[in-house]
Amino acid sequence: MLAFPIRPHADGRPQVMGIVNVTPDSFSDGGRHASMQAARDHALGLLDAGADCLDIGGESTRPGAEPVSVAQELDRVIPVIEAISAERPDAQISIDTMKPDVARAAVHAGAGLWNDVNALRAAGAPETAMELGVPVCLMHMQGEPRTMQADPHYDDVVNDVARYLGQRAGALLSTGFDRELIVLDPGIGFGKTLAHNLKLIASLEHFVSLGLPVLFGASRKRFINAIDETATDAMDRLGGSLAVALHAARSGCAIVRVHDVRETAQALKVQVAISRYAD
Ligand code: 7PJ
Repeated sequence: MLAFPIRPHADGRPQVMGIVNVTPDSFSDGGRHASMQAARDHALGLLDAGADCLDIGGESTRPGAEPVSVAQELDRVIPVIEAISAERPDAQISIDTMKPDVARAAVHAGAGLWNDVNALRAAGAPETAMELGVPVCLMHMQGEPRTMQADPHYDDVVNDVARYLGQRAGALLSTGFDRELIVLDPGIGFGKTLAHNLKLIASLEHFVSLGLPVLFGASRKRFINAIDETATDAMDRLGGSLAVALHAARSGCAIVRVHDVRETAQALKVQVAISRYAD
């Protein structure tokens, strides 16, 4: 089994991570089995569309979202990971969770990266990451999903986010965790105003220069609606999502986390093809 890809492709393109939400509201109202099937089918479709890896999440972290229990989250994500792994043994799967127990079960079911929007702040999380030995994505979030958009504040958003990520990476390294397995993410939309998001996006090269792979997720996020007021529906944010994904690629990001896999993969390939002719 290949290791989970956390570096860009040889031609410089970032890895395309397809988003698979396994939350009842995001898929199906036909009950547990139907939403599992829908998530599995969606995941296989993303792989066919060119996803290099998938990110499976069972707890919504959208602004205002309420937490779910460990049992509920396990119930949502584990059958989906098992079904994808059974169907596509080579699929690279990430588990998007803040809970060490969910990360452990997911890795045992076939996941190869722990994506934690809480940057391993849960009790025992760094120790669990050390035990699992898979790559970990540490994301910056100010506050918690329920309240994070209430009044985000920074002295200097780029420095504050970079310092936080450095501290969280340090906490993980102190358990003996391998530095080569750490991925950083500035956390677009997680406790940030439009200006904070844009400053972070414009500064992605600074995060890349810290020397660890950077994961970037801005797909269909609300800040795009703050720029294009016609895009109140998340489905109408493809143009903005592609614009930021291309910018992330030019900035050297290793992974882009997106909903629209085919469109993003194509845009990235076209950008690389053009760049071969640049003087
Ligand atoms: C992100 C994430 C992100 C990482 C979500 C959404 C909200 N994980 N999980 N980075 N966003 N690492 O997709 O709109 O930006 S959930």
